[in-house]
Amino acid sequence: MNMLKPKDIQVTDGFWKSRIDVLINTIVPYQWATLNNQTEGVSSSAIENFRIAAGESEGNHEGPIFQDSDVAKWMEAAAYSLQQQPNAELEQTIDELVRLIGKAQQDDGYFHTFFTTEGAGRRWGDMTDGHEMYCAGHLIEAAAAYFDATGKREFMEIMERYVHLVEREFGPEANRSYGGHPEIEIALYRLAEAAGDSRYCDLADYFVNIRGSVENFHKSIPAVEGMTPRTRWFESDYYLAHKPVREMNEVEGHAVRATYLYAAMADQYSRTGEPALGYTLRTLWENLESRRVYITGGLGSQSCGERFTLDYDLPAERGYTETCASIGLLFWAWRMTLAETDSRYADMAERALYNGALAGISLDGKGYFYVNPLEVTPRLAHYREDLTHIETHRLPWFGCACCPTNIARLLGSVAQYAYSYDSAAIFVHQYIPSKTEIPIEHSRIGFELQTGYPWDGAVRIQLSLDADCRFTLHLRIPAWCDPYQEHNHRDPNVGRGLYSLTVNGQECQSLSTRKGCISLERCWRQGDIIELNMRMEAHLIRANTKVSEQAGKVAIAYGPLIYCVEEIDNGAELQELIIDSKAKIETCPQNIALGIHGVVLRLGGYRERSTDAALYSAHNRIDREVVSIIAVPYFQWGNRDQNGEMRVWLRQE
Ligand code: FUB
Ligand code: ZN
Repeated sequence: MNMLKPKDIQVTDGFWKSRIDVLINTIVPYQWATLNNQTEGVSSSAIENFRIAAGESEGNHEGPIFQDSDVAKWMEAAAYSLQQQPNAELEQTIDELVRLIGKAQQDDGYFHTFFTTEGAGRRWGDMTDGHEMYCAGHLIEAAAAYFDATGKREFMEIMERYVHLVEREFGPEANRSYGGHPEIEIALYRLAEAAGDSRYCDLADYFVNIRGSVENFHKSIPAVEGMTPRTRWFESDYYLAHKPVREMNEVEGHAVRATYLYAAMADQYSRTGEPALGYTLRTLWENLESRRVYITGGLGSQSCGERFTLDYDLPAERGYTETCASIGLLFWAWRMTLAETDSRYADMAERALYNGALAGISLDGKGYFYVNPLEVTPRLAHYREDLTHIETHRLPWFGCACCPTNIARLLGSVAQYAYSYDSAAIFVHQYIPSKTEIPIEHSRIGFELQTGYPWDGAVRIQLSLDADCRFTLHLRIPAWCDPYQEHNHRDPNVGRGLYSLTVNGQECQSLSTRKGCISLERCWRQGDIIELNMRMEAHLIRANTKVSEQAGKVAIAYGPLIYCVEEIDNGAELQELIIDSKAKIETCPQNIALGIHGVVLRLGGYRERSTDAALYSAHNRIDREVVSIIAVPYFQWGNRDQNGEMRVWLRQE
């Protein structure tokens, strides 16, 4: 299956347009200032490191060893911003950075601001944590995006020189090792496409294939002493280096490393169609989808090692659920979508996108969460040793700032997850108001999609064609909108969901989904209009009974959005709330007064309170008061001026 690039899709309106506007007008300039140490109370000398490495400034490298990747992700986000809205000044800023990178690049092609300054002489010394290939990967992705935005090749050529060095030192001939944090692999697949050179795919395939089979990989010299503790949580499984990829059968290790690796495996599978790799990927997916993912699309149940733990271990409060891990899940899900026709992947992409990933950035674009727990009680988070990773309010930046720039590049490229196509079919995976042209055989199909999604489930698509054209239009019916499908996702013949469809005003009868899609095959004509109506309803979701913390509780959802309750709307001690599951859930008209964008929900329920002081007592008196419970989209929590409690899972009766 083929994909469109972000530059080929104009996001026209609605939910994502407003996020992209914030990206262009606020996030890109704000993050640039921050990377230059110009944001009050924040320290990131990321750009200064580039100047020092280029010999244009003096001083010491500062920040984490992989801080070059923050700059790279910012450059990628800025390139997407240019694709949506040209800006000569921004382009000049990027050109200047490219000049610095070119100047700091070593004669043999090497580039890394730490290992060419403080860490000189220790290059490639720590394959587990040195992050050289990780930073290279992010710079390659930035170079490809900048090439797409401007047609300028210089940045890409700098990175190609670096890749040639990587190939000489670590390619099949050298047969030596690979990067401890996967990233260069997905970047190389992307570079192959941008530079039109399939040899980069071969190198990526090689890195995927040798993973887990290099002796002593885990015994390299630490790049920075004490950076990664050598405890059981940081053994080779943390690096996804514990076994060859085709023997993996559970999602394990560091959640971001894992998802970036699985994404690369899916890239390879898309190219080769190798059955064994496909089988492995489906096995890993099944394990994640049925046992190891949070309802928000968050990944990583434990802070120590930022990692996966065991099946059904999904603690709401102690979870790690790093923003980057949800983004990595989206990357993997998208590549699975391209490799196999099954909308379970786009369902998961949607879950991760609208919940776990988007929660990582404030509405104004200047506040961030690194971890995204599903329950926060500030007084505990400020006290308990096992909650020290939790922030109870959004921060302007982090010492380890991988997430802010990652979410920025995601916002800028989000439209690429909407469509895919092959010679006889167009797939709509995500409903994003947009205009694009999609090549089918010898025609180009003009495609205009309008919708208020995710607040409203009405979607209108208008086609523009030069001549009649036969193809199949596949529309994803999200699992939340098709209860049958959700229960029996892999049965191709089920479906009778909460949706209806018209073509040119004519209702389509006996609709059914196959692999989660409605498929309309016909000879399409100029001006054809397809209208899909998905009934957006609030609903309650229960976890599998094996998820111990969530026993007896429910989460609230509205379409693809998971909701939460916050102290600011409901008072403190949120654990006292009980949802009355028989009461109708209403949409609450005071969303603006409450400072929330989009739909706010009001649920019937109770608050229980002990009326005596005993901690335990057979006669403990509990009062029960009838209350309205206000729920807001999880991704918006912590946006109002407060530092209060938040919960996704609530008791129900
Ligand atoms: O190691 C680079 C990045 O820093 C990882 O992807 C994040 O999890 C954070 O540890
Ligand atoms: Zn991160």
